[in-house]
Parts: sequence; structure tokens; C-alpha cells
Amino acid sequence: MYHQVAKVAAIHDLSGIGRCSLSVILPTLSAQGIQVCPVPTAILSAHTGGFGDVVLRDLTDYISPALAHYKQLNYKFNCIYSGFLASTSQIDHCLEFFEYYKDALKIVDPVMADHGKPYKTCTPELRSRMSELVAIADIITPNITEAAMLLGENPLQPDITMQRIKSFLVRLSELGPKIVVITSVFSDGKSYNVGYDREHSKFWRVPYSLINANYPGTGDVFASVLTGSILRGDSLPIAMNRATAFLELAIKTTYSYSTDTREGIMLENCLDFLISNPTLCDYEQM
Ligand code: PXL
Repeated sequence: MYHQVAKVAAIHDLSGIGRCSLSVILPTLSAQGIQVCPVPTAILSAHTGGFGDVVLRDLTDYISPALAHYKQLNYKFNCIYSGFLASTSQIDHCLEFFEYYKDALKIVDPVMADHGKPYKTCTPELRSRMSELVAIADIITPNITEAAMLLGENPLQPDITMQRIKSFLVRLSELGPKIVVITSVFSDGKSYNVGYDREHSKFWRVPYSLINANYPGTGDVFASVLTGSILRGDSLPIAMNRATAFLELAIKTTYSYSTDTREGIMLENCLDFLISNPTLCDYEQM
């Protein structure tokens, strides 16, 4: 019997503490039966959200030579997935990856900001060039702050009507991607992750119950579960449903332990959900 495991080149940073980026992407995708081939953009002692003076080793000069090696090997990837970038030139290096692996699924998580504010490392240049990655992506997964930034809107969108969020989804899709998923949307007193599938002209949303704590790395986990689910052949609403349900489980589990929120979510306790891959149907059409 011939088995094939899908391979994802994950262009993200590796942060030592705080459970974000490659530290959560690797176990999340592995639990879904997907092989992750890390292409680190930087090595950090911790994520940039509250651990003080972080040690950062920028790996900008690593990405292109790594790609050259993969080209020489004629190595194939089923998916290229970009996330946290440590410098503006890394946009060019991601574009090289996306352009070379034309047949791979192209996922861009435009990691720039959260809760209305840019991350410390997100420069105005990086911010303005992120749309170049969005333009070539098949799927993008911004949070509501990043979605607004990409559209030149106010990054603070504390409450947004469903009509306006639909227009955000369509306008982002017009920048390039066939599928747009926006996380952490608050509308009419409820929280949702929302999605738009341009090819089928369909809008989806998955409601979730909001916990009064902010954990870093949740966007990375969301995008990874979504990526794994799509690569396994799930529909968009089921993939959004799986990513939302997993985060709800991991956030509620973590919250119950009253841990330091900077440590991120205790996904180690919840990976069995991804391994068992339960059937889900909590999505709604918008
Ligand atoms: O989760 C996004 C992220 C990824 N990588 C690093 C970060 C953050 C958010 O703070 O600091 C290094």
C-alpha cells in the first residue's frame, strides 16, 4: 500500500517560550497527519508579547539558500504557508517560494498585529508590502485587526456589522485570494470566525464563546488547524469549524488553570482532539 503524507513548508519564526509560531504549528499539523518542514524566519528567546528584552536572531539570509537547496533536490511541497516575518526582504523570499512552488496550496497568514495594535517587530514597510503576499495567496487568515490594516481601515474594529464584515471579506478577496478567513470578529454581542469562498460565492461563520483572556499564538494555531484540515480534504466551513472548536477547547482548558497568559494555550492537553478528528457541524451560512 502506498501512503502519502502532505508536506508543508512553514515560513515562520521559532520562539523559545510563549507557545507561538513554529512551536505550535509543528505539533498542530503533525497531530493532523501533515508533515511540517520548517523554514525559520528568525529565532527568538520568546515571542514579542510581554517577556521584555527578547533576543532575536534574524534569519533573512537563510531563506533563499534553503529554497536553492530544495530546488537542487527537486523537492516537492504540497503547501507553502507563510507567517511571522522578521524583515521586509523576507517578503521577497516568501514570493520566491510561492513562485517556484506554483502547484502548491499558498497560505498566507499576514502576521502583523492584534487587538488594534501592530506587533513590536512590524515596521511600516513590512506592513505596506504584506499585500504583495496577499495578492498571490490562495487562502489568507488575518485577524480582524490585520484585515482592517490590509484594507486601510481603522485597525480597531470593536463591533462590526455582518454587512460590513462581508464587505471586508469581498474586498480582501479582490486583492487576490480565493478564500479569505478573518478571525476574532465581534458582531452584535457575539464572537465569530468568518470566511468567504469566492469561487462558490459563499460566506460562512462559526460562532464561539469568548473567554476574558488574551493568549499569544492563537492565530498561529487557528491558521495551522485550518491548513491541516483543508489539506486533508475538508470543506472550508468544516475547516473553520475544526480550527474554532480546537481553539475554544484549548483556550477554555488553559483558562481553567489560571496560568500566566504570556505562556499561551496549553495545546499539549488538547491534541487528542486533532488526532481523533471528530465530525463537526456548527458552522452557519451568512
Ligand atoms: O503569534 C504571532 C507571533 C509570532 N511570532 C512572534 C510573535 C508573535 C506575536 O506576538 O511575537 C515572534
